[in-house]
Amino acid sequence: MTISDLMNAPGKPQLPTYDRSKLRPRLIHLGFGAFARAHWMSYHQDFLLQTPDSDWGVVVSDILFGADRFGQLEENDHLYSVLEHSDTISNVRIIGSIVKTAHPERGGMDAFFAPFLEPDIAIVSMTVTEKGYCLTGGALDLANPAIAHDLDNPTAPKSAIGALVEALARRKAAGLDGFTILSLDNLPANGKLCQQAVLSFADKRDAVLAAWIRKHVTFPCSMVDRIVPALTDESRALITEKLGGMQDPNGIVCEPFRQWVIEDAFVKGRPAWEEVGAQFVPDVEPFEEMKLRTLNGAHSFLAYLGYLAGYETIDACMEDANFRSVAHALMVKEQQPTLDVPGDVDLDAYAAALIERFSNSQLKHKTAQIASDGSQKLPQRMLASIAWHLEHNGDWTRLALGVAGWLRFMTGSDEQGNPTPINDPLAEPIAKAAALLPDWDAYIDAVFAMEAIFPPALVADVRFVGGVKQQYAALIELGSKRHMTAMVDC
Ligand code: CS2
Repeated sequence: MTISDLMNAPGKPQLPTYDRSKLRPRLIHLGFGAFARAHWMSYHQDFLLQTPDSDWGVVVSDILFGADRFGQLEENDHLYSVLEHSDTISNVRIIGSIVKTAHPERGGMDAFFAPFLEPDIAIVSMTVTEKGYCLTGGALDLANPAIAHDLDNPTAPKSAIGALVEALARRKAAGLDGFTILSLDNLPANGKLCQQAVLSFADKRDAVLAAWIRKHVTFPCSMVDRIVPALTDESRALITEKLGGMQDPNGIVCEPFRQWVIEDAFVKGRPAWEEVGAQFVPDVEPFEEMKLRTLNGAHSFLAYLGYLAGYETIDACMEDANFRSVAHALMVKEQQPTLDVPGDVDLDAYAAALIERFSNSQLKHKTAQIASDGSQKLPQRMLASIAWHLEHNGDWTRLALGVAGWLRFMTGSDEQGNPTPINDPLAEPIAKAAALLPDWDAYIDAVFAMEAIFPPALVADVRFVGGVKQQYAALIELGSKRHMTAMVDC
């Protein structure tokens, strides 16, 4: 049985009510991971439900991973399910906006690029994670192996940036126009960073192409929010149960909450996503900073310190009153003062809602999952706020503990001496620094010298180095749980 068979089954989840035959390829999404499946695809689904005659169909694509997923999607008539799940809500939806898939492993590079040559493609959105942009210190990392490969082999790219530039080169060669590139990743000024990466790559490749891209492509910024844990056997089983016994290999479980704030800079039109809850604003940056520092900053804090304390999931951290209280204080006392949001945004209510969302006991969002790629996450989640506090003489004790927690996690072993699950593009140099242990002073100095993570101006400030080392020492002495107790009253 496939998802389409549900069509005739009474009492089963509802299939999309819009006319799927009207959909044409107009949007391409690069990076068909868990987040995209649960976040913007659900907004787009609502848009199509509200605009049943619309032709805004979606092509989903990936450059390196997930080819098998696309086969399974095709077997299911391009349908998949999203289960919005919390302690009070359990709502399964069948997403029907996909019309095609594209992956180099399924037909080669020309087949992958074919949808990008459809004249009506107006938007290419992407979720490729922080490291997918191949940046270092805000600029394209020419030493990144994927970028180096793509500059040598531009027609067979391995990076998202190389793929976007090649897609645009093919459109230009075919006499077509450009499209909007919409970044949906958790980076501050994600559109601008994406533009920087794409244009730097294009400049290196061909100045005429780069000039064409500057004229024909826009890169709006966006803030995206929905908690979508990686699938586990448990969540797979839950989806199967909700689908009446049918397995959906592309199904995903997420929280009911979602938010999407977008800069309105689309070069070839766009769906009216504002009609289904997306906010279009002239400047997204304040919203991005609010989310990255408050939500993601607290997430990373809980991921490292929670993991060290033996908590496997974020909701388990929230059950510990000390963790909950310190995470809340981190948001309200240390992240909020650094933000400059529009007057109608209530930051206290935002923080309180986050504690509620983190407490969702149905999601089982793993601390080890959030702990991954810390070298790519720390700058925008914690270090930018610390720099702000140093400038304004503010209190950043909890942020210092967050950085110390990351350093402790990255030593490679937990408080019981068991290996920590390190998954990070800079794992190798950090492991080299960890070889200096037990001299942790030297270990921290070696990690702080990594300019890809720590701005030299920050590391030159003795208050920064001293503040983090003080928290690290306390963490070593007391362990995460006991130290968190001490932090409650600080
Ligand atoms: C998390 C995010 O894994 C992580 O780093 O902090 O994926 C987080 O769940 C989302 O940004 C929520 O919108």
